[in-house]
Amino acid sequence: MERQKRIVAIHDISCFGRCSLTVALPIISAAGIETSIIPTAILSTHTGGFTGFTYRDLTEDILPIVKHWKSLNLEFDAVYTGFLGSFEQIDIVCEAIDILKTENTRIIVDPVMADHGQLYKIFPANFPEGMKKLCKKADIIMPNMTEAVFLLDEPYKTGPYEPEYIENILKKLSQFANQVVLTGVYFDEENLGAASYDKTTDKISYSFSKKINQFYHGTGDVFGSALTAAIVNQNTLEKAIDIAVKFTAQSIQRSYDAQTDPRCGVNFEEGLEDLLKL
Ligand code: PXL
Repeated sequence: MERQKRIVAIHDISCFGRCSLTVALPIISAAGIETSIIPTAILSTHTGGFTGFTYRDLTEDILPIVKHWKSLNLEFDAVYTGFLGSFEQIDIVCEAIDILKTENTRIIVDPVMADHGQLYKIFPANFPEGMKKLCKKADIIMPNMTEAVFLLDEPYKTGPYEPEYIENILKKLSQFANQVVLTGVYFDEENLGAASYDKTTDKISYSFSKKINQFYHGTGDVFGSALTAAIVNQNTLEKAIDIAVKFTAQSIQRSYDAQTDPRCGVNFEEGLEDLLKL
């Protein structure tokens, strides 16, 4: 029997609001993968839409955790990074990757920093410069449309997009990593999804589902966690974006049907049982 896969997820813990590690742990675990974590910060809620949240930066804990693991000879099939707690953490996470990486470790970077054309308010203006460095360490990056233009130093455009624009962005992003996944892609008001580009095969693919006109927090982490799980479970990049788009869209649909507060994230829990059937 094949050895069970093991991932380390490096994100914050937002104690309420279904994003980052509270999403990555259950989703990757439900896909049958052992999930270790390195928390980058602990917040009472995510920063999107709540005021007065607590924030404990864990920058100083990251390298001691990694060095302890190294002394135990722990090996990982993937390192999956997301929201980082400080600018200084970017270099520290780059170092953590250098320490943890073996020839069998996929480095999957979600350059969490921006949405809707804006850098998250808690990050300094030079944050995208640091993220470029982390993305260069990755085998796979998965920016949304805003993060993509920050990585490329281009102005933000709102959709619907032209296929040529998306394909151009995908190819430019492949300067950072061989496999690129772009989220928040839409060519019309009916469908929304993700695009992927594999530089080694020069292949572009798309996956779409019905567009719901309501923004929910944490959907990038739901998507990223399902994508990471699908990649580590040896799906092709095209199949992995398909699984992640379906899983995310179904989670959004449940929350939309229930009319829950968009700040509470999406109901991905009721999709976990069927995740491996997508
Ligand atoms: O979902 C990305 C994310 C993760 N962690 C924190 C956030 C956000 C997005 O706003 O605020 C703390």
